[in-house]
Amino acid sequence: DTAGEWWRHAVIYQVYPRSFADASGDGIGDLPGVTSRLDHLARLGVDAIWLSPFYRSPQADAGYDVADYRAIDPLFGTLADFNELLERAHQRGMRIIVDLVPNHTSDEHEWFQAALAAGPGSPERERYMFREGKGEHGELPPNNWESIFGGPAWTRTTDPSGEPGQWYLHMFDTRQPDLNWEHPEVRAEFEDVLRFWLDRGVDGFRIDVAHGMVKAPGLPDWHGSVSMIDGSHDEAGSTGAGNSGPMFDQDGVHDIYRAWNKVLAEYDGDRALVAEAWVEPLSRLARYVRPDEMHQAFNFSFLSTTWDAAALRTVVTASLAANDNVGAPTTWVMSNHDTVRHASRLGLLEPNSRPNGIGHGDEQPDEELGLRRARAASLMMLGLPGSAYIYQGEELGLPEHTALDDDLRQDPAWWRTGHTERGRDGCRVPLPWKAGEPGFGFSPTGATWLPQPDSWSAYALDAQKGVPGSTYEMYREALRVRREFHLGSGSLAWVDGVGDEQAAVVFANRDVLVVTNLGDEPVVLPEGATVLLASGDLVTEDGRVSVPTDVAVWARLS
Ligand code: TEU
Repeated sequence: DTAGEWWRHAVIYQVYPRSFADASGDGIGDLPGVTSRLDHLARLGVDAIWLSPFYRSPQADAGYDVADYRAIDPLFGTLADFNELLERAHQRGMRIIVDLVPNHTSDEHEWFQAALAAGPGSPERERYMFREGKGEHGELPPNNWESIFGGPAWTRTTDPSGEPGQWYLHMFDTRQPDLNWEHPEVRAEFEDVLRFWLDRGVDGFRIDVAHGMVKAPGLPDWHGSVSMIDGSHDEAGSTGAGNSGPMFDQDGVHDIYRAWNKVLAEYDGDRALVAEAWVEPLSRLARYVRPDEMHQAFNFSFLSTTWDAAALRTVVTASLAANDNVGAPTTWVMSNHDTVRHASRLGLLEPNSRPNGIGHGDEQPDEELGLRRARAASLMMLGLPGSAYIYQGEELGLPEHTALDDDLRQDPAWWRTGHTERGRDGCRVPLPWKAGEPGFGFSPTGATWLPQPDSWSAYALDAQKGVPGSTYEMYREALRVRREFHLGSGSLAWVDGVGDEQAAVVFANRDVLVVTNLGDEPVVLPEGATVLLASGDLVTEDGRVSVPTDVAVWARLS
């Protein structure tokens, strides 16, 4: 649609380029692969596509380590391929959001290489966070910070003279040195990078680690944890998915977004900034979407919510309230490339609210239960007002690959944590397009950079397309009805008296009643409600329709 502020109610589909579709045949997805599958996304009915990084990169963190912000990595294609993808998406009425990674560069970025070569005290080092070590010979890191991926957040360099030298900060992998955002050249460079892509016609940016760029003065020691998710929903508005400490959510970071907001405003066509900020409570997250800052922030609350009616209601209420206060749209996220796919999270019998880790012990998700609940959860999410994110493959109901061999895993967040938690490769497995082909049609050669489980033939797109009741057709129908009834720009009203409060989540959005049954007993729909779509089979008795356990329904209110 061409309406103003499209992002307020948009359904945005995340493409993880290395695993979406491969055109070149090397088993790694690429931009021409995305272009070749745009019809899938158009038919699904999404408003926009967010592309995870495709820039030149040594791929130490799957492209979140950028060596050149203005170039396409040869793995993924060329700038001409990007232009074609953008043009064809626009022709089909879909917008394109690209991923910007400003907290850190790759160690292969020319700035970092220059900083290493120039040595201590040089202006080149000022663009990063180089410090002298502690201890008699500088042999101890400058402070006690830990990297998100595990281990110390500092790595010692060797001076151009060959002697052990300064340390540099990296909140993620050792190959992802943090930039110094107090430096005017860093700020100027990224405004220029924004313009580079805006000039090419992109519709927006997803800002990686948007809460991380500014660090507290003096880089004080921190005795808390930097970890992502603790699953705590104890206080109102706590998402259970926050980073804290002197390296996150510092007030100064907002100046950067105020400047970027102005850059985007120079361009027509409603360009948008989306914050990836693991910040809590939600009132802190809402500060990133104040009118002169970003336009959206990912709301990660669902990622750490167990399958519980009261918990889901609390999250929805708190999410809407936090955004109401700043006039920004609420967003909803069930899965992404960093977390265990929700079809598997929700299939754990032992409730697990830690989306980064499956397999405390040897617990394996129940695939059938997980899929049933994931379909219900997604239908509930797509009925909510605001903007919804879909991670590639969730429209197929894909589970996490929980049986990947350790030696095939490539995520640095796995080996750094000393094998206490699985890395993120299990949600990054190449998509299945065609049931009967090698690699399920991901690549013309059958190659896939990670193996797919055999059971994925049942999830392949061609096994679901046109099949009534398939997960793919459910998503497609949900997006169609969502558009028809303008649910994205609607508002939520909780409905009492349908099912038991402890067991069902029931709300109305415009003329649509959304009922999600998490309890053991069927929930009987109110008289006169006409079913529009359902995530599972319904039961009709004496002319009354009821919703079984772990099923969601959209019904028209008469
Ligand atoms: O993620 C930010 C982040 O904090 C992640 O580390 C994430 O929560 C992590 O998976 C927890 O284990 C972004 C990107 O989405 C992620 O893929 C990158 O690895 C990270 O930034 C560094 O760029």
